[in-house]
Amino acid sequence: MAVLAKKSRYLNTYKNKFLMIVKTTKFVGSFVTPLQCPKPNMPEFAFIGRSNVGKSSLINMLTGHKALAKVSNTPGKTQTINHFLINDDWYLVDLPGYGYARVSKVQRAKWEKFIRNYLHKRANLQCVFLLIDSRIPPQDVDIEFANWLGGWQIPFVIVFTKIDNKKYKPANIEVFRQKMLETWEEMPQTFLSSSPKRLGKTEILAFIDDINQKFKPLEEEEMVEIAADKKVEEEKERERIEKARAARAVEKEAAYLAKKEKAKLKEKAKERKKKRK
Ligand SMILES: Nc1nc2c(ncn2[C@@H]2O[C@H](COP(=O)(O)OP(=O)(O)OP(=O)(O)O)[C@@H](O)[C@H]2O)c(=O)[nH]1
Ligand SMILES: [Mg+2]
Repeated sequence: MAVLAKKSRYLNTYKNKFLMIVKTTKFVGSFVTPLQCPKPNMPEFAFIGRSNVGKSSLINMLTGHKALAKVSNTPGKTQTINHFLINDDWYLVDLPGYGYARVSKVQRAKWEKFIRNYLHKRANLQCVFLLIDSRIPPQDVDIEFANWLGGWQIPFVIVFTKIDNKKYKPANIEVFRQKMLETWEEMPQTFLSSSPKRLGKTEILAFIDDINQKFKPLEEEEMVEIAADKKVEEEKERERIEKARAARAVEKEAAYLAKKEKAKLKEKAKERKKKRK
């Protein structure tokens, strides 16, 4: 099947250099479904990319915090959808990474389901920042993810991370661009970043600020619809938990009866043995 040429909403022509100041940051919570997430009444920006690419570090760098988001050398540190409220005005979202080799197939499928569900359903999501490691050549999994975002028309931009590292090669970025242009009409907006050197901060915050200024809150009707969906989802979750609890109780009861039966049989066998003597 031929791949359709895709065009990003945010092209590589962005010029705003105004620096947004991050005055306040607040960790709102960790969630596993979009319906658990905070009310979608403010613009939201999500950070995604392979495990260990530097998502959490970039969030800390942008907000000027050392440990707002959890950073780790061990891939797979972030496991949930984490919301940070910035300046009481917009959300930054730290997501778990993909492509971590050591997770099981079941875990990977679970990740895909819940991340894709979030990216599809989050009504206030303005832009996804897709982070790519600038130290290595393009990875299929990254190109596939970009194409998936494009296919679903989820707006995204690209951030090449770790440009301070001695393994950073500009040629990797060029090859990535060429790969993207095999299926994209134009390259989405791209940024270069280094969390320890605080590179890319001005540009990324200015980009976010620009979108925030154009943000139109959802209509009341949409909010009511989302709240209704949330109720249905919560009810389903309650039922699921109740069913699981009931199933566990049945299992426990069956195990207890089996144990009792086994003890009875053992007792009978003992008696028979005694009689034979
Ligand atoms: N040199 C350099 N190292 C970085 C940079 N960003 C992150 N790191 C390091 O890369 C490792 C992973 O960083 P994280 O921010 O935890 O990566 P992540 O993408 O959030 O990882 P997961 O949550 O596991 O998916 C840490 O050891 C960071 O210190 C960067 O810009 N430059
Ligand atoms: Mg992380």
